[in-house]
Amino acid sequence: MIEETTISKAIIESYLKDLLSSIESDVIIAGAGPSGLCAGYYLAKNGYKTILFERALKLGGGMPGGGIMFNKIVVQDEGKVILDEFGIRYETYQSGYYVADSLEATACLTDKALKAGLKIFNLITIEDVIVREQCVSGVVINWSSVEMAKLHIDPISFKSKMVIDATGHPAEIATIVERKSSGTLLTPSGNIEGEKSMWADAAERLTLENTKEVYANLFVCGMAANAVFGGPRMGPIFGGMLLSGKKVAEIVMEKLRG
Ligand code: 48F
Repeated sequence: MIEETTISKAIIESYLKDLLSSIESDVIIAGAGPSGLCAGYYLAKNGYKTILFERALKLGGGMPGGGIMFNKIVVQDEGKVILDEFGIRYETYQSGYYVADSLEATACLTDKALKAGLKIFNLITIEDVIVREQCVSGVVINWSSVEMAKLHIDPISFKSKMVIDATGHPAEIATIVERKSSGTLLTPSGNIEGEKSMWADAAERLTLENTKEVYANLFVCGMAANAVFGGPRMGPIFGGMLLSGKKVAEIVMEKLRG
């Protein structure tokens, strides 16, 4: 016999237990695209309590869509190392290009990150940050459905030692800080420099260079890093995204170790 109310109680109790135990953490990541999932994997694997909030129902951000909905992604030699780490299969294309199934890539990133201990909450939007003494010290969240319906409902807050903006092209978390505290970002202008037009070669390199702290205890990775520091876009080549996720995890861990 199946008791519907037992199913309801199991879901509610288990979810609330997870939510409550996530109220304070080492690192909060905004966005479950390739860079955010990769960052979460390396942080969790190294024992840091890491929570990821994703606005959408599904994970992967721009990865599952591949290039123009052809569900394939391309990486080069450096990115191939990350594909191997996650067990993502690929074929060699010409010399130095590797093609993988974008759905397999998304599934493998998600699977390994979750099993490493990353806690992911989907359907939740980060709408603000907590700032104490000019340092980011957490985030403010609400249900994505509340945001979409434009309902006037107050959010709740989660604290963490560090926050990573992995929200892709809009760089939403850095943009919030800029809006509320203009001129204080660690960029040349003090504000968001803005993403530049397509240049895959430069973008792959600059994504890594731009992966860094943008405000005390707030770090950017993936396309958010290029948007904030003025790098170009690169289309469906994903090595830079994955390597940027790994790099941001490394610099955040270094700062956490003091
Ligand atoms: O855009 P996205 O995939 O970011 P990424 O890791 O990778 C970029 C590539 O997909 C591609 C590219 C490179 O080849 O140009 O675009 O930099 O994933 C960003 C995720 O963040 C979520 C959003 O739904 C997406 O899944 N997101 C954005 N804003 C918020 C958010 C927010 N405020 N709160 C929670 N999630």
